[in-house]
Amino acid sequence: MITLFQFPPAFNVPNVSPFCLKLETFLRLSGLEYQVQHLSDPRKGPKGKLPFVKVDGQTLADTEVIIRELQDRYALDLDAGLDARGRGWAVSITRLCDEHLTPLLVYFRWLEEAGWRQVAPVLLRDVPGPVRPLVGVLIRRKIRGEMRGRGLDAHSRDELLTFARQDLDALDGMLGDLPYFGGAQPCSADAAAYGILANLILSTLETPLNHMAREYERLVAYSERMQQRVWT
Ligand SMILES: N[C@@H](CCC(=O)N[C@@H](CS)C(=O)NCC(=O)O)C(=O)O
Repeated sequence: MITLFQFPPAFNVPNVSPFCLKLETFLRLSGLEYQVQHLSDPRKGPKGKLPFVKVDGQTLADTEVIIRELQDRYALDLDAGLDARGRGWAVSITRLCDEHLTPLLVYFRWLEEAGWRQVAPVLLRDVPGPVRPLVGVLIRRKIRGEMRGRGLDAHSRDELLTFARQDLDALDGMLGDLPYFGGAQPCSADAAAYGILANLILSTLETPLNHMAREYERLVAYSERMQQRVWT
């Protein structure tokens, strides 16, 4: 049995973390049985982040590492129907979602005041009241440091929004009129894409990035289609 350790649901999406939602979507698309254990403190994970899994006594962390290991262990391949070009697209879409669009989501949630005012009361609710302000300062400092490490903090707010627009244009263009990024059936990239797009489009959070993503009719329809297929 696989145990998935992840944040609890919030803001009307199955998981507020694009990475947790990506992994659980992958598990569901693969038909693997799993149980969920909710954690609010990512420091409990072996790599200091959520999600992580325990499978047959082994702990695995990082969605890409977990997905690769589970595919090997259970002889699965969500990309089996893709040719080499399709597999390349799947990796590229996943990297765009994980390594570029998600850090932009994090910026508008945690560092911009309007986002912070929405997420802090919900995501820090398990932190004892007296230390909550300090924990908030430390989390934001850490996120700022990570933005710096990625070179994103050098950009103006408008430049960050332009990057997000390019990412969303790219996703919209690659999806086109197909039902899934995998074509007629979802592939591995659909787990990553749904993880972030549900958090932008279906979430009740109101940030400039959420508003921007909701302008893309095909991505909205896609998020609803994935939700219907995987989550109902
Ligand atoms: N590369 C990791 C990223 C996971 C990740 O960044 N998780 C975030 C939540 S969305 C986290 O736990 N952040 C807490 C922190 O960095 O302290 C993966 O693919 O699993």
